[in-house]
Amino acid sequence: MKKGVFPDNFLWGGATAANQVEGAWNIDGKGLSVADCSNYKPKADPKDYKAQHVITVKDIEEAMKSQNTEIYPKRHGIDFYNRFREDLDLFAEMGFKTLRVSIAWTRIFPNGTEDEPNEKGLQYYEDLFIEMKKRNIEPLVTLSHYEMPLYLSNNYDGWYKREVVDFFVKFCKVVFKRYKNYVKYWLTFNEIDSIFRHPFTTAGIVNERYPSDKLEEIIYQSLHHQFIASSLATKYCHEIIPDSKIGCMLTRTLYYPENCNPKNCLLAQKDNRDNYFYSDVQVFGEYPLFVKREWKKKGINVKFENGDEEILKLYTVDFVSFSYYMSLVSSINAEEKEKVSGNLTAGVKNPFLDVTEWNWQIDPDGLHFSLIDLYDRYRKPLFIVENGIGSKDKVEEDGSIIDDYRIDYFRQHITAISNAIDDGVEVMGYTPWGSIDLVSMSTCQMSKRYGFIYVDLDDEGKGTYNRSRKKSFYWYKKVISSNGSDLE
Ligand code: BGP
Repeated sequence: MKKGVFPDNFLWGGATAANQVEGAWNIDGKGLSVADCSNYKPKADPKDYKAQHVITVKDIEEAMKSQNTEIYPKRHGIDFYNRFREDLDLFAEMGFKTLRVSIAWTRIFPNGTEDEPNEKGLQYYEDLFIEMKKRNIEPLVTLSHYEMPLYLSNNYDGWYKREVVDFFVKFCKVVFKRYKNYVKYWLTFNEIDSIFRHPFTTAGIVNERYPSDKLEEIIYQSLHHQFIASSLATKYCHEIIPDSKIGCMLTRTLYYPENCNPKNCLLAQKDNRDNYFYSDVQVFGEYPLFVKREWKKKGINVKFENGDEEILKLYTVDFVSFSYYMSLVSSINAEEKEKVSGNLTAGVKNPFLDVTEWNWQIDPDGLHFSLIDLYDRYRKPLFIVENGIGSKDKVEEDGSIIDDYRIDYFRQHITAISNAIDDGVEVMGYTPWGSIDLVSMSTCQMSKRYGFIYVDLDDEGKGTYNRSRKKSFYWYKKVISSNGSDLE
């Protein structure tokens, strides 16, 4: 650990997403989002990412009819909508310089298509940002974090239809204008690469609605629309808020070759390049040649409208943000190897690494590696906007929570960041995922806890919603006040 390397203006904080914390799913004019259809499956194996994440037309129809919040836990979240002042006090007590939140599109445009925005939704976020500012917490705002209007999925094929770009840009302009005095840091699409892992959550695409041999093309087309929307959001963000900074957001999954067999090295190179493709488009402003060649070979036809190439080229991002949870192994003999799960993905197990209770590989050195690699590739400031360990926490009789495993995890990852900074990488900030327990994106569990703050709520939605400080709360507070020097 290199002491004293974090810059004075380093943005320490935490990260959340509207659909996993706010609750109030049908309050103050909010429309249904894709997240409101995501159901808790008590019988599914939480390590089986496919079982957790398949969505059918029937599932959507049932969700639309249901008022239930226990089956659909993202509808209750952790009631941040009503308790955000109390939560901000706790974040401020830890010394947060920033908090990553997202704006639920459906609070502003309930169906996505309305002419006028919903004032109550706009007011809610204005209040949130004012309260953050009062506590010297800089908002870091994601424009799209797995919560597009369900109406657009049902009536516009999600991001497959070009019109959705216009609806999204309209939403962006409204929020830029309304919050220009409060929000300087923005992110466009959360984990934009996730569209292939979960097309519904990311882009409102329900696989069974389309012929399976067309699905890849449909997903690429939808992704193209998101790239265009991201570039236009960047353009208007800069025009409306001249001192703003806007970034892309990638799930950084690092691939190591299984061994020095050149075939494994080539495979790892390919896997890493496939991962970088998404940020390459948003940083370099053009599609890599290898993607265009792949489309040609597979007969995939992605429609570009006149001016699309120019839009991508002109409006590239100011910084690169990413989530980092794990690394995986690339092996030409993958079928024979033991597997681990992950961010709704799966890969070959690395024998040198431990895994979390959810079978996610823990690899702080991989964060160091990724930071150097991303910086060498892009020469843009980097922002780690998600990282953390999902764990079951035990509440002791006196109410305390001794989460040494979490402290240990963060100690190692913050050390990795400091080592990368010492190696000459420019890092803007670090916002561990959750920072307060919230509903899991993939499994809808509450028991998969990420926070420094405990929320009294179980997987069935039972509990008081009371907040309490875990041991890691005091530890992270010390880390922030020492600007990353004191990790003991
Ligand atoms: C990322 C998402 C988050 C989040 C996190 C942890 O992929 O951007 O929304 O939840 O992963 O995943 P999970 O909640 O499934 O443990």
